[in-house]
Amino acid sequence: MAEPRISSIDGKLAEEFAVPSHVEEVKEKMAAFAEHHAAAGRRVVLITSGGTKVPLESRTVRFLDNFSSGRRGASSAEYFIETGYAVIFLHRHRSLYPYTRMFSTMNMLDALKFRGGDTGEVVVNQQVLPNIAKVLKRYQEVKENRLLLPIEFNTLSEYLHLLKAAAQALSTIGSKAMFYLAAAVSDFYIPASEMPEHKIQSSNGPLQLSMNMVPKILSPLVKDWAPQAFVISFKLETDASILLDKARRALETYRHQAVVANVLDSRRGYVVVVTPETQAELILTEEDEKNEVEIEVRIVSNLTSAHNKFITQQGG
Ligand code: PAZ
Repeated sequence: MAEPRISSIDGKLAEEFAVPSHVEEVKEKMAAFAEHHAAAGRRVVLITSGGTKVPLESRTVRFLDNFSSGRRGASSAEYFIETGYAVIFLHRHRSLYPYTRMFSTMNMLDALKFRGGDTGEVVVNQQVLPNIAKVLKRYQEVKENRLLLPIEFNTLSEYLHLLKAAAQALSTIGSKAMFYLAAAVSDFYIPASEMPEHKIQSSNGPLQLSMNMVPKILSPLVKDWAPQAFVISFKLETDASILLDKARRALETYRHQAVVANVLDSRRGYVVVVTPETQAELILTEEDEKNEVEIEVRIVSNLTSAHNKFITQQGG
């Protein structure tokens, strides 16, 4: 029997990025989740969400981070579930989370009232937490039906190893798996072998950093780890004039199914879904914004239709 192909990225991952101790356990959980839902006729989407933390010291005091709040990933998870998908939510610890995201900026104690009495009853002020009853009901249904599997990462290393494990875990359900890679992942890192152990000392003068390029994990994901899956990457730029070119180049390089292209400042109201054959602009109107429509509902609708076609083409 042919040996499985070991890409150079696999080697680099093992050598330069610390392997989280729970990765095998998480992989088994994800595989069981995917198989259970696929057997029940559901599709499974792996959503990545939030930014990665890149340590500068191995006993980390300082690290490099980025702007991502996790809102795109968290809201998309809710819309995928409404469309009938089961969701593996690979997210940055403490970034926005499905359902609770709506209340995350509030001071919880301001929304509660102590009624006192023997039972110490506490009631919720529904004016401070609008929609709490509806959201709580839906959250509990999703939990009971085990439609959402949350997995957390903090560092870039954890993200890379957990994404690889997810891709391998989902490979068993073929084209029923979708990868929705919305996390903002660092392009730069300091290899474990070059990282100082202790806190960098300011008494040594100004800090000059030299960082390596993070391996492009999309390549083995598409080619080796989950070759039958429907894969969507995200591309963020601050200069709108280079965005679509870069999205198209990514499709040519990695040969996956779609890129969702967005610009930092307009990302809540405008994105372009680019595929090898098409380009769809998704825009929120003023009316949509008044009605609190979120752009993610349009992104998810566009991509789930494309996933349907993809499955039909694959004969699945
Ligand atoms: O997490 P968020 O809602 O604040 O932002 C979403 C986003 C801009 C991180 C996402 O849409 C995205 O583009 N992710 C990929 C970023 C990149 O080019 O690496």
